[in-house]
Amino acid sequence: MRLQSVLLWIFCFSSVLAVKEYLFKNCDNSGFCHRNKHYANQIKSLGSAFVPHYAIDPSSVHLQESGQDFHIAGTIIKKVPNIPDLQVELPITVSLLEGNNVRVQIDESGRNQITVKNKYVNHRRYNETGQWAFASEELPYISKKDVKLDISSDKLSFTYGPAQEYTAELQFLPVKLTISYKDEPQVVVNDQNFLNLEHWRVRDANAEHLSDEQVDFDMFTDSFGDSKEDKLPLGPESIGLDFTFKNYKNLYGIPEHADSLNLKDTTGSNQPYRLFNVDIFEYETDSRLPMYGAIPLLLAVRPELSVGLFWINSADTFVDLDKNSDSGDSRTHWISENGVIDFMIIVDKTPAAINKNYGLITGYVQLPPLFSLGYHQCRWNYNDEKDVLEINSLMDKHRIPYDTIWLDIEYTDSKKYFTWQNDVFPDPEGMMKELDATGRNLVVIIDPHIKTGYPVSDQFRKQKICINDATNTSYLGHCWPGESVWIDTLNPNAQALWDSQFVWDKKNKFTGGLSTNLHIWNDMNEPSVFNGPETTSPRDNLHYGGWEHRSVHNIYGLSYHEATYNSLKKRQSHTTRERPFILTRSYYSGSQRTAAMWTGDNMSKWEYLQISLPMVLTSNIVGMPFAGADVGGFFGNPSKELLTRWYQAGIWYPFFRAHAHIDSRRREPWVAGEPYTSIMTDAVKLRYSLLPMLYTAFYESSVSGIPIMKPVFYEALDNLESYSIEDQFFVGNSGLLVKPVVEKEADDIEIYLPDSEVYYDFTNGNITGDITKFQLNKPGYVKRAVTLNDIPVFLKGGSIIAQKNRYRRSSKLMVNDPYTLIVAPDSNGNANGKLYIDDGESFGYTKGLSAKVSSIDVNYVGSLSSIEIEKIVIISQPQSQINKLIIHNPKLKVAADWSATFATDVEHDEL
Ligand code: NBV
Repeated sequence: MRLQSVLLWIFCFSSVLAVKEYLFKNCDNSGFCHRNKHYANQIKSLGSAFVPHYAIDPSSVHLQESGQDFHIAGTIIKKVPNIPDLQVELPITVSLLEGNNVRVQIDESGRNQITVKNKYVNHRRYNETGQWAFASEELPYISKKDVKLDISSDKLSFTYGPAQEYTAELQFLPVKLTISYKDEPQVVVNDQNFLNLEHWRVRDANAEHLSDEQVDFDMFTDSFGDSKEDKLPLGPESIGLDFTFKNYKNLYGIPEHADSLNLKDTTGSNQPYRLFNVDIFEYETDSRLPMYGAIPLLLAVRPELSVGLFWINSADTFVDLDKNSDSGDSRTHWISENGVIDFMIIVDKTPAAINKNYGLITGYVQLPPLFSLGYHQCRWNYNDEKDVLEINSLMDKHRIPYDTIWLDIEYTDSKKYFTWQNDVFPDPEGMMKELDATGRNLVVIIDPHIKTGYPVSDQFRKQKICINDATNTSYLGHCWPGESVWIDTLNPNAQALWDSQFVWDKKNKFTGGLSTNLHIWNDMNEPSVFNGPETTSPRDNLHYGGWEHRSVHNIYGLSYHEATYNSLKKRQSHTTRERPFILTRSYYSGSQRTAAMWTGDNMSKWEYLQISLPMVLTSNIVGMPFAGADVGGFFGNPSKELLTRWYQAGIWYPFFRAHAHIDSRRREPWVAGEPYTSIMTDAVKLRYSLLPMLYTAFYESSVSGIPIMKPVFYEALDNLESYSIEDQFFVGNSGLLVKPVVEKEADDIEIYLPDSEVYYDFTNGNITGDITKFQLNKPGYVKRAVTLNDIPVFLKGGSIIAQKNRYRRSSKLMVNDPYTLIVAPDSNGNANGKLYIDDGESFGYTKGLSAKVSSIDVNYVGSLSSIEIEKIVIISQPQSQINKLIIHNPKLKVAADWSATFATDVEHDEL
């Protein structure tokens, strides 16, 4: 029966393969996007003949102060020339936050009084997206004393920033906001007059509410494919706004798309970048179609300055980019189905500063448990306990370090989450214990669709914590288990019930009793609904508070994985292993605080290996650095060469997991045979030897938002050529520059050196032979021959990285291993680096147990004196006669105020 239903769904999906683009809306056939695009086109063709519809009433503008915070409030009046009676009031608030951040919110008055047929629907415009995206209820608003404020009859302006070098000027008619740095405009909001807020009107009176520039396409109905049942109880509610980035040509961010790092121009296309979380089956590359997650943060970068635009809205959103205007500016048009207008504009010197300032609002990546940076072995499915434990011991047989084995949906009894299929998993606790013996972990999948007719869903329905249909009763849809309900994790009452499924208790078979090595994978949380429109929840479904699904769609996935994280965090802390690990498929701004993400169901093809690099890089620059792609490709069977190359690239993903579809052949590293097995094993071992460096990069990101897989241009802002490089990257601030081989049968690669610093060839992490040094007078490519064995890596002069070089079965077993330091001097003979150390599993690091030393940051819960350095390798500068200096057993321990000076005029290259 179970197999039948799987086959049925596989069949349904494959039969639509060729037409899948038509399963998803584009701007033309999506009512709200179509209408806004039409409006914008009309305004463009009218030019100066267009009479703006929106103006701020000068008499409404006033200061609002509460405690230290202050805001400017006022009212925008919407008036349309051909409808003399119409006047809509739109309250506007402008605020300033730390990090050179201007926030604007625009709502619509009077929606409390409206009446609609459906009495369960909340009439207001949804304004709670920020509550999910922001790290704290208390935003870092700056106090009035730090701002110079001017209000006149036609505009108001703020001067702010550490040296008062930023200005925000809000013009009243037409409404226009200009943000400048040292009097030079950086961003102009509503420069093109595309501001549009479709105000509420009764169904039959629509015609009287349309301006000459507007069309009424799909205002009260949805004519698209399987969305036709949408009742649209509140009619048209869309918002639209344009943002012009002055003198910026390079735009990044707004994932998730299988597309380039530097975003494409979408002018003239009916498929702008779309942000709408969907279970997109067999996604294509080079596409602006929506995917599983959405982060509405756009970065505009040029050598001197960067801008971040955070569009705080969780409804279906299209973003149109025009990068080719003659002015040298980039013009963008943002269109969302509903909600309030709410956005932040951050201007600062560098993209790294934008990351830092954005993190002040949405939080930084959680410092993950160390094991989760190790190698994750997954497939759909490992069939039974014997299978799991066999894989576990085969890893040891082949001396492949790994930390985690995963179980996909087949471990459950008929896809009823929180159960085990008893005949094949009779003793999960015993299995977890055996994994634990070598420091290994188990991750099991828990999806948000809960099969009807068993105690878990019965309880959820009884307690009314499910997503409801438009009649306010638990919505029934179809997913893996057949008929299902969906937990509504936007409901605050859901948390306690979710917690009760995870209780760590001797008697709870699901959690393996008191096992502490169980972690969770949240899949299908877009949410994926097999029989729903665009494979997701109907938009007129209802969530807690009477909010329609259309308003909260893009934050549902976040609310779900956050609930799981909270439940896991409550596990009894009878060991130090307190930090939960959650992998989520769907995400939103703020997801970085509690989960890692992966890029979903890719394919075993070279182009998916290639696209994984810009996709993971994009995720890193929008504050969601704990990201990876399925190594090997999910659908299909990779060739041995592709699989090998994928491992060699995958070890650099912040999240490194091999995964495969249920129909694909087994492909653990030993299956391919030699030389592939050894080459893949070496790649995994390189990841493990660099874990100290990687964990340090995570730590730095967790306090500053710096990407872990970092685009080249972050280190070469003056060099515009670097702005589109997406097939190589730096690892955090370590100085490692990696260019994985992602082409079939490659004999050589060209690696781009973005500056004239010296780079040392560190291919395969190898420092045993002579180290080749490259230094160019100006940025450019250097060629290097490669064999299948090779993972091209360069180390930038000026860096020190820490390694642990002994083979161990898991990261936990490496804890007491000594360090090797690799010192790579810059052209002046200097190098410095950072090493962050803690116990890797408890929250002790949050309690301030830290010590700072000159070149090494240490934050360690145990005793520092136990951490030894066994070797220091000092690479010589290019001009030196000798190649490197190796100091064995320097009798050094990691301690406070550690620094060393070495002379480079020694005669032998090994001491
Ligand atoms: O749970 C099965 C799969 C999972 O292996 C994959 O990683 C997810 O992205 N899941 C999707 C459901 C269906 C895939 C066709």
